Amino acid sequence: MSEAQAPLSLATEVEQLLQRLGVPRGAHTGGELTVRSPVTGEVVAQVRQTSATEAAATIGHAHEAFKAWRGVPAPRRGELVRLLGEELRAAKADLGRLVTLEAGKIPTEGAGEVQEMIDICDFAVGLSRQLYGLTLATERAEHRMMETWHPLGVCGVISAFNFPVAVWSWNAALALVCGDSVVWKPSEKTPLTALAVHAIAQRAMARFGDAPEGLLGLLLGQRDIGEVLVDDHRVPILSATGSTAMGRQVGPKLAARFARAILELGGNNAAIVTPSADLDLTLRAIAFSAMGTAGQRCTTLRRLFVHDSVYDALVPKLAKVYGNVQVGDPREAGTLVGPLIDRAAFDGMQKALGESREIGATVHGGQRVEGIGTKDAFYVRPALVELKSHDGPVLRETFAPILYVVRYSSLDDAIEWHNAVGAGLSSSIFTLNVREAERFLSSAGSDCGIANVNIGPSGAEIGGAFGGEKETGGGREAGSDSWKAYMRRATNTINYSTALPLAQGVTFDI
Ligand code: UN1
Repeated sequence: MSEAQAPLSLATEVEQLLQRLGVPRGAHTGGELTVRSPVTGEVVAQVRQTSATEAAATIGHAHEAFKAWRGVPAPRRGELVRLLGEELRAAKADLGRLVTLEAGKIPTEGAGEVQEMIDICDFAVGLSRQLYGLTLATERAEHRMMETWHPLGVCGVISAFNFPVAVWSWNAALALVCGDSVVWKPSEKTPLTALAVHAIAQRAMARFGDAPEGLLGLLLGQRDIGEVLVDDHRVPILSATGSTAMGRQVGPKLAARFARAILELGGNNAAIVTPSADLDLTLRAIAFSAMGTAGQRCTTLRRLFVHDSVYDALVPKLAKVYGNVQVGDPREAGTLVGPLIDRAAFDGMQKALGESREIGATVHGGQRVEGIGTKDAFYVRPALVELKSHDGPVLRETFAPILYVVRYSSLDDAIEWHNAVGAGLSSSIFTLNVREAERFLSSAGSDCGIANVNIGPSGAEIGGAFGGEKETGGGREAGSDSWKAYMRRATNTINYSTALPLAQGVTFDI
């Protein structure tokens, strides 16, 4: 009988994954940036940070690479993204696992995130033959008017810990087919997955053959390194995902130098459960979108408006699901709620729950789950908070698994409360009543960038444009015509006559 193999320690597994994914050892050992896994709280790497001088040089290389890349035909640029998609398919299991170990996502969500990268690559490959401009009616005889779309320049990407790899790909896959180069500053909490993605992308570049060096840059470090990207005039477009507070700093700086901003900031997403809702389906949808990813998606469901007539049929069942859901190490089978990213997230959650209690709310769950990993691992029971009115901490985004529930009796009130917060990312209504559904989707309904019927607010597909309004920042990424943000539009008028008619009938005879 062979002896049972001892399970790998987390740090060893991280090291083996990085090696298999092609990350050089020197990049994640001996550096200044300490990386902790939220799964156990243990230190798993010491990443070498990028200096400000190196960051400027990386941007410079990307700028030079852009000048070559913009001349490569778009379908050929698409070939690089096709190869990237192939490399991601080959690396899916390892990269998904690394997302689990570095960001704490349960395995199905880690793998799902890599799938989202593959999906956007497929989308972008098709797009590389569809960067269409219009031919427009001109008021002048024997003239032609058209618009052409040209590459823009270096596209900066600043991403957050909660989607450590997918957010880069939504931006990079589009930017690359659009003829831009890309410089990425990932969250300082998740540099390992970024290093792995960079290594994967380098393999795609090598297979492609003649992609200009410096086309894809990576800056690792704290906020000051991100600021280099924000301030550099050679970066005409910057896509930043993170908190509204971050957006408030970055947005004006970009505006001051007339750079284009794609901002994906906070969400305080809500759903309305109406009297006709299919309650079984609604319950499952709420569970995933409120507790999934331990409440750390920008699209997480945070506010629930439940009609009086179904409140008692739904909310006690929901409280039961909250009480029973398996919280724990995401490596263990059956876990649905993994760790919070760090102590600050835990403290923010406890603060919001304390404020809720002060205003008389009933709080189910929310306490720390002890005994998993070290003292630096933060596991919590997801919290369900029954509020008397739509007031207090519910009005702000707390990046943790808290679902606030409020009763309503008129849909007018529910829609008004729904829209009465700063953020405007994603939203849902649960109803079988077509009048209610259409009203919610109408100009007088949800004010968010994403509005759904009978599915939760999180877990969007890449085919649609992703982003939101108000304090969410207004940016759009991924599908539909989001690509237009990564290019500049030129309107061209061509005169093939022998006359020179002026627009608007103006005469100017010399
Ligand atoms: C984010 O949390 O930053 O719709 C993005 C979703 C995912 C993306 C979330 N496709 O939940």
